[in-house]
Amino acid sequence: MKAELIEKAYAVAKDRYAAIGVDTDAVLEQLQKQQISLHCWQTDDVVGFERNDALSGGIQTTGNYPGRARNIDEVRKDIEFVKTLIAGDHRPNLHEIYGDFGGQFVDRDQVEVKHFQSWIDWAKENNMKLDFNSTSFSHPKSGELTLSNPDKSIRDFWIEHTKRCRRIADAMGKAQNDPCIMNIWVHDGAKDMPVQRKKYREILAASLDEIMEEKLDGVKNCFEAKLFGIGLESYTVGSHDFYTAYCATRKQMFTLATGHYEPTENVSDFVSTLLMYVPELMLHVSRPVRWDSDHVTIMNDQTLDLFKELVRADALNRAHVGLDYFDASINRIGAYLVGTRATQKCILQALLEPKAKLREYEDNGQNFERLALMEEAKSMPFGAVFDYFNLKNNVPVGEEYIAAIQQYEKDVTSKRN
Ligand code: RNT
Repeated sequence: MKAELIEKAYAVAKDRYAAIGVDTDAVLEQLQKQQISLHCWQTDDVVGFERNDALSGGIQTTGNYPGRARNIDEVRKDIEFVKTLIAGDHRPNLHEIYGDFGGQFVDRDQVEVKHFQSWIDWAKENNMKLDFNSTSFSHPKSGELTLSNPDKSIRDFWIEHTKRCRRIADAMGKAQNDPCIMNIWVHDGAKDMPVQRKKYREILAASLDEIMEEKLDGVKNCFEAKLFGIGLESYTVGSHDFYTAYCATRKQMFTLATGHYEPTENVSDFVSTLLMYVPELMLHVSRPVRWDSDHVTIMNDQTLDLFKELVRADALNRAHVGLDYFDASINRIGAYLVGTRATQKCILQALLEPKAKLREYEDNGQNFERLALMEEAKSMPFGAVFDYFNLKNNVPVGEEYIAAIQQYEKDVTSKRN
């Protein structure tokens, strides 16, 4: 696309936004700073390098599009390539099962910082910061219950795992001079109706408290709530109410995963309450289709509403943004691009809202005016602003990245089998 045309379109857009009180240059500066956590498991369907086994823990990928990353080098290569196509600085997000185990079997209660040293070095060389996750699934001891298991030997195994993961995340955070965000999600739940729901929740809270005892400044933990998992439909120990209360009382970060709610709920509605009681939010942006299907994130109403709600609450700086979907039915690298760009577009649209004017209308009880301006804001030329953002960052503008993905498929991923 011609640079002059993009610049011209931006100049027009800038004027139109200025007329409703929005400074597009300032908005672009903000968007530039907004890092997005890139879930490494998008490259290989959440397999990792521990045992190359089927995924468990109530989550699932479907599809077998060719080109899955099969080893650590391929995962890194894919992320490096993605980085060349997306504006801004983004953060590879690793799960423990993606350690550099050097061909050895390293069980989860044995993992150490050294298994992630090559990731830390790689991130530094590529000017990226890392985020991290403990891994409760895809292990013979995963079962229905991990940190909430009444069997002390199983529970202690997972407590040890999670404590070690915190030390790894701490090392990452210190090496990158910026806290590593470590997500704790355990799939714990039950297929059928348990009669001691409270008991497992009490055990989970006690395990988490024990895990969090060690003071580590390089890591910030967040806790991911969930509605249900496949095969764990009747009960989830770490439900939304559980983690809302846990994070509120422990002053910890809450992970809001957009696929983890009832299909008709609008996740954005939880933002304002959470912001009152927890210090920060981690967002796992995904797209549920009928269930927690982890389809690729797109610019839909749910995602837009989520970011609008954060911006309207002046709280975008209290949210860490991450992606969490895994679709094995389409080009996986392309899926990264679609989801990341959609997330950026939603953040941009939220930042471009004429917030001051809308608030003024609301405070004056001018509800027609509020509705009208919100409607008009939807068809403002935000696309011209997004194109300019990409142009300035020297990454493909608009659909141009499709060809880049096709080329990478031809040269790289199609050669994997
Ligand atoms: C599952 C959670 C969880 C996983 C990853 C792989 O529903 O969202 O975060 O997707 O940890």
